[in-house]
Amino acid sequence: MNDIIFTDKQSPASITGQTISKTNCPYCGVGCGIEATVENNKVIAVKGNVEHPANLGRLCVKGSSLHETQGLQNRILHPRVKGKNVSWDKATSTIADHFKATIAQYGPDSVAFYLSGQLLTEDYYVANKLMKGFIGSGNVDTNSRLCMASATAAHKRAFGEDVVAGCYDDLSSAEAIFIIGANPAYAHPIVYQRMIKAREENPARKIVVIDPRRTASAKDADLHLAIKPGSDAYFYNGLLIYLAEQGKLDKDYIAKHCHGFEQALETAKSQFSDISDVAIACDIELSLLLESYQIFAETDKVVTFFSQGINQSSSGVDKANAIINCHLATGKIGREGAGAFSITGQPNAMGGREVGGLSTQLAAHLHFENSNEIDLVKRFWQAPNIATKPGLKAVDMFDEVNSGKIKAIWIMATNPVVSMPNANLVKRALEKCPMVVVSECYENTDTINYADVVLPASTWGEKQGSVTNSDRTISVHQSMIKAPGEAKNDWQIITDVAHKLGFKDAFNYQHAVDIFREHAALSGFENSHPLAEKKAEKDIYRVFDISALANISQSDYENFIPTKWPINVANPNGVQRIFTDGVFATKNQKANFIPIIAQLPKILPDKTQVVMNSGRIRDQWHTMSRTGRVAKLMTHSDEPYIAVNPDDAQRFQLADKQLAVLSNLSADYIGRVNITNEQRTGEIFVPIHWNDNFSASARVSALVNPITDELCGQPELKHSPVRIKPFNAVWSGYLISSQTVNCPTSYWSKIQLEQGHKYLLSDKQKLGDDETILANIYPQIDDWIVLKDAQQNVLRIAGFIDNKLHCFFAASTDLNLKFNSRYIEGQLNKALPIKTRFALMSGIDSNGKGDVGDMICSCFQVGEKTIQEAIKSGQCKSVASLGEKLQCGTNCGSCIPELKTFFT
Ligand SMILES: Nc1nc2c(c(=O)[nH]1)N[C@H]1C(S)=C(S)[C@@H](COP(=O)(O)OP(=O)(O)OC[C@H]3O[C@@H](n4cnc5c(=O)[nH]c(N)nc54)[C@H](O)[C@@H]3O)O[C@H]1N2
Ligand SMILES: Nc1nc2c(c(=O)[nH]1)N[C@H]1C(S)=C(S)[C@@H](COP(=O)(O)OP(=O)(O)OC[C@H]3O[C@@H](n4cnc5c(=O)[nH]c(N)nc54)[C@H](O)[C@@H]3O)O[C@H]1N2
Ligand code: SF4
Ligand SMILES: [Mo]
Repeated sequence: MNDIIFTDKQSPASITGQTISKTNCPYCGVGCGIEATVENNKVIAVKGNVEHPANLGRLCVKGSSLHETQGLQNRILHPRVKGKNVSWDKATSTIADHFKATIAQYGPDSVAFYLSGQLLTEDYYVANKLMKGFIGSGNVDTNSRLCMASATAAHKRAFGEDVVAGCYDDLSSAEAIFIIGANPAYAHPIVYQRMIKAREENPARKIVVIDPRRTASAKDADLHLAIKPGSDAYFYNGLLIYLAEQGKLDKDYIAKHCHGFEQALETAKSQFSDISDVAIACDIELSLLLESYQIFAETDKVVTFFSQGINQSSSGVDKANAIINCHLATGKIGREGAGAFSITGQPNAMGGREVGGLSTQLAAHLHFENSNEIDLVKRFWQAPNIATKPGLKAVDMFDEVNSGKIKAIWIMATNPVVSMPNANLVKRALEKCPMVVVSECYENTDTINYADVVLPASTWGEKQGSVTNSDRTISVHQSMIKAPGEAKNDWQIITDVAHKLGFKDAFNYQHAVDIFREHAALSGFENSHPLAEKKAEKDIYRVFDISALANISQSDYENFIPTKWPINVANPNGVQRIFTDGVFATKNQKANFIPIIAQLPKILPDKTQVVMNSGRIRDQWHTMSRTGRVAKLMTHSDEPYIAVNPDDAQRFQLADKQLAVLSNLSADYIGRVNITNEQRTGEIFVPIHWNDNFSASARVSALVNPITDELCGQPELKHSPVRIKPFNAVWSGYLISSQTVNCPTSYWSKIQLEQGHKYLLSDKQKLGDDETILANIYPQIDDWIVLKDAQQNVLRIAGFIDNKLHCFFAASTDLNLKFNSRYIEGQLNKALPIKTRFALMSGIDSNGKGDVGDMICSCFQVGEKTIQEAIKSGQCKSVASLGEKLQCGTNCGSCIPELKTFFT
């Protein structure tokens, strides 16, 4: 039974009294350091760690509400097989027996692991080692395929290795930052604040945003280029030509440190007769294009900061290389304030790449292309059955699950039924698959419904292990509280299964640090710098080398000081900036220019369609399993929406704030129309977060075509042509409920409240007019009040249990009626005297009282109307004075970009 008990070493430092632990935020790739206060086995407060180099004490709204995500609500507490709770022994035997039998009958490629950039490095390392070294298949892929595959492949092509050529300090010292295909004001708020602060200190610094949408980041930029979706490589190829024509190349750098410049320039030129063609290809004004080119050319220190608008594309690798080409051509790389900076999305996408968790990698920045690399890993692991070829990439992997070739899949820390393109195919594939294992923390995730075996995983605050953020900084997450029920660390679960598959000796780890040491040792195994004096014939150079940590003590590991790799004999304290010596990880030590033929997205819209773009909102994290539990994080944006340009609204007869339906691939998405000039004509934007646990029909990726980049397999998630039409509701309303319910309406969307939930509802069917419409949902209630308010055209129904308000429903056929249910939300679960019962029914929810408008500041709950009033009254003339009066923007600062828009 020892596999269900925490060893002393993994038990929390303290389960009584207050302790403070230095740990990390588990959300985005910024990788902020946190100081968490723990009391009675609970994290009761978090604040930014001033010593952590990623954030120097700051946290965004997601990080600063981490402690509110805790609690047993929806936690998975026990392993399950086919819906029944079982012991860990039974669960891991079920998996091992099934995998063994499948492998024996159909070979190692009939099984697969699908992992996540949210696993810790130690979890990732053992999963990768088990599949690639011992089961003998390359079929380990990860959600990083949906996220970082393009950048990874581009780095490899240009630099010889997947190394990010930049660090956060460069964002403070750059004189110009080109933010392309990224919205850091929402997605990487703390590094964004760093850029803005640097510009405040020196207004000569420039921020250029290149994004088809006018995002929060774009609004605060010196220049915004709303380019045609997918035209980014035209933009950077055009820049390369411009730099050559204007005599702005660094010929010396090109000659000394690069290879293939002429061909890259000639290829770029082959698509344009002159620079005005570039403006046409990008669909922007020539003057704007030239203004941005001039900034790049004339500024010494330039960073290009790029993310999913570049990566999630059928030609994402080329786009990233088009960017890198321009930095190499001007020598704006490998020095302070200059570089092509691919920002990572997930907290440990980098760690995943370091262990080799993509199916196209082997381990520790070694690959399958070279048999010496395979041999190196084989010897180090003493692997009996090393994989010798790449495995399947995510989209192909689920295709083969669907075709029946893959017969057993283990999914860890990711929710592919929501996040994969053509997500309904993934659903069908998992339905058919004979063995689906899901390691998860929460019950309310869409993928878990298709699991044969569910494994309860420990999560943030409970598990210990290392992560690497976007700028190569390794930090260690601390185990501060005991995991609930029988939940276990992912690496422990994987090693238990490895033991049962017969690989006990190779997976004999007692503590996360044992795995970390092995990973560190592998990174330095037969690895020497090409210019090193002591160099063995068979050595294979990798920049990724953390071998100085191969013997780290447990206590040093637990108190690890965040450090940027490489960390080796030559650099025991890490390295701030990489490629400063112009020595790259290629065979000839020179960086490669890659000739790029710019391409548009593969599937363009027909006349009846619009282009669907998708991405993040400020306060939610991915499929909402954690952030969807926090009431205040639901206030900034509380419903799936569709941002539409006014021309398209007219063309498709869509009304503002009404529902519309998108369709593609036989799937629908229902969201609230938001008419805005922030969108270009013919293009819409939808948030990625909502799913079947939070709304009727809002899994956006079910509408995304599974088109991928041929070079890296990353899907074109930012670009899918879809149809759009009004939803044609006949009524709309809301339900406030103490319990979660299954809504029978064709549209619903769930919002977490401080107490209970709120459901926004609409339907195409007419509504009844008495309490029987709720009777099926609440069979236990027999105390109802119903009021049909003819004047306001509202039906209101309140249900009580023991005189306490249990649910409240209001609806109207007037679709423009704006309800404000704040007062009523506050009455939930309270025993109400007659007077209050009367107030509930009196229409207090529709008189606008207490309506603060759209929520801007989630930390202090300050709404748009309150801000407008304060400005109108003449009391507030700046963001700072708003903060003084209303507190907005004074905690995490995530809303500052929006506060600024009130003054522009
Ligand atoms: N709040 C929040 N933050 C997050 C996350 C989250 O879920 N919530 N997730 C994290 C993860 S895993 C990731 S990967 C990152 C993603 O971080 P980002 O990539 O910054 O975020 P996205 O919103 O996906 O997309 C960025 C922008 O790309 C633009 N875009 C779309 N198509 C094109 C195009 O063709 N060209 C250009 N130039 N731009 C285009 C979109 O309009 C969008 O504004 O965020 C991380 N941070
Ligand atoms: N249309 C569209 N689709 C997209 C994107 C887009 O921009 N547009 N972006 C893509 C990108 S960049 C990404 S990164 C993906 C993200 O998509 P997913 O990875 O599918 O999203 P998450 O909600 O982060 O899923 C992580 C799951 O792991 C669980 N979990 C959390 N901690 C642990 C742990 O310690 N152990 C275990 N076992 N489980 C844990 C969480 O509860 C959650 O259910 O979405 C991709 N899909
Ligand atoms: S920027 Fe926010 S979400 Fe990202 S690591 Fe920092 S606190 Fe967490
Ligand atoms: Mo991501």
